[in-house]
Amino acid sequence: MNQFLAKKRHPEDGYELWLRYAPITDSSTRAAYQQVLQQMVIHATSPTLQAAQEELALALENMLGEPVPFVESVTQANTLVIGTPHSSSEIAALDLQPLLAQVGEEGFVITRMAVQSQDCIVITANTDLGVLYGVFHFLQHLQMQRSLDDLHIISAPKIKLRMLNHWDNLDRTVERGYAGFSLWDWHNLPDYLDPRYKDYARANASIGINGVTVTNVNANALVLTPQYLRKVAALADVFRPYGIRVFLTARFSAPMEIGGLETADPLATEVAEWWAAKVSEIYDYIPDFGGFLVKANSEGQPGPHDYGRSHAEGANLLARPLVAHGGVVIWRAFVYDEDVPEDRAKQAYNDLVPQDGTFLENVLLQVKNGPIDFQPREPYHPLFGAMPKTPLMLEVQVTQEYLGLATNLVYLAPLFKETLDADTYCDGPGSTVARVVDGTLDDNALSGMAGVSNIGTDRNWCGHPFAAANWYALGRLAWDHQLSSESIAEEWLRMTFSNDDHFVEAATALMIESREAVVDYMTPLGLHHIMARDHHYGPGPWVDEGRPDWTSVYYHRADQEGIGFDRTASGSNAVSQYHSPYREQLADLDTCPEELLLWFHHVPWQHTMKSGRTLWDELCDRYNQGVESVRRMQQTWASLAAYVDEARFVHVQSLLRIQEQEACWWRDACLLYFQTFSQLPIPPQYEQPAQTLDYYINLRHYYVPGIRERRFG
Ligand code: GCW
Repeated sequence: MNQFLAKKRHPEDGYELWLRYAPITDSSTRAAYQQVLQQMVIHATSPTLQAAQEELALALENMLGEPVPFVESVTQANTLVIGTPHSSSEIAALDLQPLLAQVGEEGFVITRMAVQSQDCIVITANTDLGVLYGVFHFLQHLQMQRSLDDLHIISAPKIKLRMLNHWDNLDRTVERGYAGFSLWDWHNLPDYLDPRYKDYARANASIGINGVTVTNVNANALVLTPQYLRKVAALADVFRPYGIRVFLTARFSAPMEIGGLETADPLATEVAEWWAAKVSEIYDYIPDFGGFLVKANSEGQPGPHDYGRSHAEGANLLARPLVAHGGVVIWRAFVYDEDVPEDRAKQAYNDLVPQDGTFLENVLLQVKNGPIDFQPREPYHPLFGAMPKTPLMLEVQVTQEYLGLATNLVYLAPLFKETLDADTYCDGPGSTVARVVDGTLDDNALSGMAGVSNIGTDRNWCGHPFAAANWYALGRLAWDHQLSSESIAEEWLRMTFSNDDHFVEAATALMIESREAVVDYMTPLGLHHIMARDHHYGPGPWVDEGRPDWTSVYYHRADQEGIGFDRTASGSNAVSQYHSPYREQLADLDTCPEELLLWFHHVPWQHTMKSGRTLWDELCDRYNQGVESVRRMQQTWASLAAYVDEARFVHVQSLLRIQEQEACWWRDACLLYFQTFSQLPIPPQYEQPAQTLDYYINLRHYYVPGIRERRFG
């Protein structure tokens, strides 16, 4: 046995994510790789190219068992040649312009070709960052043990800003975070740089993520003070070689809270001056600062409405001084007001559509995938397709606030893709959300996609061993939204667990099934927002106190007649915010897709569904199907023990057990509660509820993770 195979590796704990670079045990694959990777040439003239070199060294030694030497120039065949036409004279001498012309600033080319008449593999790009992305892609290719014969990969990102949004607070709690505390050790920054910062940057760069907001959108103005900017700058320094720009969340009232002004009115001169000075101060600390992400006039956050000003006036206030520095404002479209009597699902559209065309050119509007709030299933947000003059970013939630926290295995690529692939019809058929978001439909210069991070201090980063797949999927889809959920799952599984085909096939099926499972056991048939209040852990369809748009009864509207929110013309008419022919399809009870039925219609309990069952029986069936899916996932996982190291196997197995209990809890609590309206029996072929409705209503959960910041003073 090759000596490296005998080396004892530390037990798997998920820390290395999809960058494990596991030894290639298949001897013919290893021999084939060794044959074509005999030496490497890279002139690491920048920190980014140094990062690429370091990654190659680490990965190849781990995978092949011995280091592949770096040499000065190509003297023999089977050399890996890495660089841009600027960093490498050997690459400059090749006729690569036609290929490089296709890949822009961040794309790359990996190709097998003659260099100095020798058969080599070339990884090249127009920029150093493109080279780094190419190196990571090449290493992914090797980790998946794909062939190096006829290698020819040309790839460029479809979306420009590919971001992670951390909802991390300065006290290190993470709002809606379920994987420990915040990675950012503010107290010890800037002097102590936790090595995790670099590993975090490596992981992000490996999937093309190029921007991060490090602080919560429920923002604390302190992060804009010099004391904290120094700390942020230290993080930015670590991230820079990996092509990651730092953004900050800006609290709209910061001029008052940390600037001593009497107002934060966007039209007041002193306020504009304050932001201009603040922006140039930030750039002194962070020369490549990305810009601000802003949540304003939403859920109690300050904003321009406090002064009778519009969102555009607020966004432009912050955007104006950023122009000169190449920074942007990302303004969140998650705006709704409990004092506005309108259906919450309609409010953002009503407020923002009239402002289309009034935002400065460096403003992007960041829109959640659906019109309510990251539910297991929502229709796509009607703002997509309604603001052709404004670049719209897509915001998805990677952290599982409404999808079982970090104990439930839910693979989110199918959810993200459902939105990306949805047809808005705004410019005729084929006007998908993806084309709105990537800017091709309206020819926007800016484009972006962001995910709310699920990362924390847990050793495996995301809590559930499968949750890292969702971080991975965010990056891959922001790079190329045409990738399938299956192929992304396969990549991630091969790199994270095992290259065995049987394992990959079974585990991919499990991952794909997991999304529909959670819809079925939590909110089937278009139900939404029926979880417990505040911490959102577990079912709470009975929640009816407090502000109405935060209750469950507002959304499900169950009564003796039926259940569901009438959003047709006889109700809130939210369907009118969608383009034809989708609008008509949704509005008609007979053509509305059943998976969105109760989102758009109040439906009688006895209504006949496509299955021939009544609505009530169908609801019972779906809740049970959800539970059955989880049980199938458990069985599949149990059958894969031989392919997975024990620690991670047992971890997933235990969490699936919790998931099964929670699926039953959701099913039983929801059916018992809805039964008080339908007055119909749960058909005998299904498991009957384990407890009474009172039992479920009276359950209390303390210290559920994901809490809000503790403010001082
Ligand atoms: O889903 C809701 C969450 C809030 C969050 C808000 C938002 C950061 O419950 O915790 O606040 O969305 O997206 O702003």
